[in-house]
Amino acid sequence: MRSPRRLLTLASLLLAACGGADSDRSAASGDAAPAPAAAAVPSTGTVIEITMHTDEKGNYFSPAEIEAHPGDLLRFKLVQGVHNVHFLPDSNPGRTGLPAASAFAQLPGQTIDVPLTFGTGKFYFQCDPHAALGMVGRVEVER
Ligand SMILES: [Cu+2]
Repeated sequence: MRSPRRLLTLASLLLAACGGADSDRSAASGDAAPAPAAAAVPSTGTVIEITMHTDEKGNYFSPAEIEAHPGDLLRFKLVQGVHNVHFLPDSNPGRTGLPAASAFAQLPGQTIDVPLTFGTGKFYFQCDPHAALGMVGRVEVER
């Protein structure tokens, strides 16, 4: 059984650790002044349409592999089924600023817009309920 004194010691160690991290962060943010500017990616006006399907071939995005540029817009359009779009953090390790999982599109013609404002490189997305059935895709964003 732990004594209250030992718990107190652990708590103060944790607090000390957090305090250290905070001071590191504020020091780093002083150097990282351009960070907010980097988040503001101007729109290119290009709309790339990806359709979402449920049919005899299964559940899928079409196309499932896309090439794009920063500032392009991915427009996921429902053809049939019930689908969403999720840039799952586990599929995109080390990435920040990924869009949150979208709501579900349920009516044919409904669209989910994803502006490509979160960096360059390869990004993987999925439809959450159908990912295990292969409803996954990839966008390669290049300058
Ligand atoms: Cu789906």
